Amino acid sequence: MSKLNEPYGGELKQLIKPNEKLELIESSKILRDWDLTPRQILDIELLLNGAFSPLSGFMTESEYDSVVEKLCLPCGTIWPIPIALDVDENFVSSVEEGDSIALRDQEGVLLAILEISSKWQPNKHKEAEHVFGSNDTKHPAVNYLFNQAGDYYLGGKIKGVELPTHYDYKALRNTPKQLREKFNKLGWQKIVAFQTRNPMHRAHQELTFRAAKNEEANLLIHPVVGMTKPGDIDHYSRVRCYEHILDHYPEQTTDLSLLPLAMRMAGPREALLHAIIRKNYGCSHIIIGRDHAGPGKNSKGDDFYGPYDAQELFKEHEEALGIKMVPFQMVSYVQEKAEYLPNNEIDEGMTVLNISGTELRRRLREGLEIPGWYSYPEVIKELRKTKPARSKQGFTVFFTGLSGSGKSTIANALLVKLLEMGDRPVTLLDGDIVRKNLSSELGFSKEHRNLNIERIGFVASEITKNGGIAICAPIAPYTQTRATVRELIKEHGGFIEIFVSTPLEECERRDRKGLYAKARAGIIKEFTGISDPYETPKSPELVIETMDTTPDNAAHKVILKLEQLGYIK
Ligand code: PPS
Repeated sequence: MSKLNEPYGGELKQLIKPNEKLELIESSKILRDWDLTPRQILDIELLLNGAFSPLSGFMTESEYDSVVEKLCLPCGTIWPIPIALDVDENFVSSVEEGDSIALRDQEGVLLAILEISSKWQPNKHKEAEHVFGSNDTKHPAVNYLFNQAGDYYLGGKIKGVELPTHYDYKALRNTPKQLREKFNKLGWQKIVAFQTRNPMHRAHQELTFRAAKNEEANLLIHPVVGMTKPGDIDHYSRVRCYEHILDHYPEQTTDLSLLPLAMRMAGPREALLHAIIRKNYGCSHIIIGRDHAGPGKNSKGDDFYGPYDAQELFKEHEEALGIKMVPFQMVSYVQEKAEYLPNNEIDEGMTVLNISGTELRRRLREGLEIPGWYSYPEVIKELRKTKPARSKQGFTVFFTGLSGSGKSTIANALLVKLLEMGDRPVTLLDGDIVRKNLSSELGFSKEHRNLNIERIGFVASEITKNGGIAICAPIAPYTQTRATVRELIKEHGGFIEIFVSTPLEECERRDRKGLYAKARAGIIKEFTGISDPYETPKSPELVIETMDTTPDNAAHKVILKLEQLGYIK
């Protein structure tokens, strides 16, 4: 069992050796390079700085198997989640066990050298079932495993050169050693860690403060600023919120530090990982709440884990982990008392007020009032900046339909109407125009069409992110690509898909550009609707039947839809 306040496994494994740095850089020049993915950069930071102690590199096959199957390293030390280096087939076939490779960040900076002692093809289904308890890709980590991670893993010791660079919030970033030194200097011995990936409101402030008070401990707010759940509020806004909330704790009681962790949203197993990391950072306690690191609902609409599974698994291993769990005590606002109280101290008949996450998002979206008992005005102000009301957000109107269906004509009419309103800058990315500029080298194969749509999606997402309006009017024949673009843009603002529904016969009858005639004659190959597929949208925000409407009318329908959705007032 690890002792309280000791690093996990007894020793902080800091893998950077400053006096070897020049030698390692020199030797890396002849090595094969692996450009780390964003998630791997986060993993390597915690390996290098000792937050993942006692790991001293990426896991080997036997370590991986043991962690997946038995929740511990081969030596018996509890370890809940595999930390291996995933690579693609091309790369794995170019290296052998015994080789060293240079691990570089996305700018090519050398972060570490990996001495490969193990390479293998993991059984991803088994990993998903054991570690995440499911094969359902609604689980963000299962989705990552199946659709983003490489199919092969490499393991071995790493020699660290430098930590990944961060330009943001440098003063709030600490290595475990630095944080331990700080606690020491302040004379803090008992420290309760609070893990979060969300903005904090008054209830969080109340419960964390109570947790620390009950344990007679100090408090570390330790939010994750690496990868969290897709759709979460960006860390820049969250950190500004945490800084505001810090002012509401009594002086000298609480500290804030940022954790560059790639969360897996693995519920119970992740709770153990969070505990190990916090122990390495010098904490003696960690708050484990209801549905800790929960990934949301599965494809059947059920929760992946039970609400208290994480607490139960933690209890089983608490002693071996050597860090204490403070079970989250739910607090609620009691109107008559005008204060937050733990649920077990609230008398029957009292009025308990609550605003759910969904309700908060609705109020932010619609610019409605959020009461002072729920949060602090400074925090709400930050959130309103990141989640402005829809009428202040950027959005993309994405027309899709056959060639000659009328997309461009309606898009042009819409452009004029929106310019007339004049409250946001508007850009039209018409199919033909994009093909002349952005995608001039592309043809009409499935691969090229998808690339073309992804490029349009990228530009539209940038426009949307910056508060503008993008009108896109490509054919976009494939459902999957349209869905990818929707996902990309939804993160930044509105996405309104409009199916311009014109029967093929009518498009062919109009044949303004003479393309259908050429396609029928076989002069143009892979022509949508004739010799290439068009997958009809299943649930667009709007369908425009062009047979019984004029372009002006169609554009007006779009305006009404935008009003109904709240994007224009
Ligand atoms: S895609 O599938 O979304 O990438 O197509 P898109 O970029 O919108 O196509 C733009 C215009 O290209 C002309 N064109 C063809 N369309 C479909 N299939 C083939 N093979 C083809 N070759 C040329 C066509 O005029 C498209 O313009 P619109 O405005 O849709 O008529």
